[in-house]
Amino acid sequence: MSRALIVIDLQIDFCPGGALAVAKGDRIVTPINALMRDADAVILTQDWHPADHASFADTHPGAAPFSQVQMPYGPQVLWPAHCVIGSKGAAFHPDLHTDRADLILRKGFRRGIDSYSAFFENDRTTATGLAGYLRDRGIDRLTLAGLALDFCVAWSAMDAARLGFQVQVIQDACRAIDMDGSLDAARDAMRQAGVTLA
Ligand code: VGL
Ligand code: ZN
Repeated sequence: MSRALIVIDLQIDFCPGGALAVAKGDRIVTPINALMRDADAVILTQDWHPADHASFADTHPGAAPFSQVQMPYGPQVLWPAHCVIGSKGAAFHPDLHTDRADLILRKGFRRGIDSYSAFFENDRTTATGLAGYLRDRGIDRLTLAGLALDFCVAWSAMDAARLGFQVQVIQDACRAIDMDGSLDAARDAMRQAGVTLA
């Protein structure tokens, strides 16, 4: 059995200067390129939203970015518009070794549902297909890194552990948004789920 490196959302909009910038998000590109050498498979995820996506504050008249609303599937943070399909901000960081990727998985492309996790959309039931891909390839161990540690990395790691994969998150190769204690909460939840925080 083998190990995959899953790089979460290392895109221009999540790096300094981007639409939903994560502090020092660009600092993890070099360590992630190095992690690719030890992996049997490399998978990149790409946040990929239509311009009128339901997770964008602009889509909800009067709503402020970083506020919360109730969606049919539960609470949802409203974000500044980011990673719009085909935009420059949706592209990967230019120094990321994208040529090493076996698979690029796009997520969040349905207008009405956000998708933090690489495995399930935020309704927690719509599958992305990644679990089947990994199982078909005989991959049982996952290394996760990328942006943002307290949202898409954490949700992906917890889903992966729940699905039976052995999961480690390389914290030095992640950066967090860290709003309202979200980083501490995500770390606790990941540990509870059996994720190794390296
Ligand atoms: C992310 C918020 C909205 C992430 C994506 O990659 O963590 N966060 N979309
Ligand atoms: Zn997004």
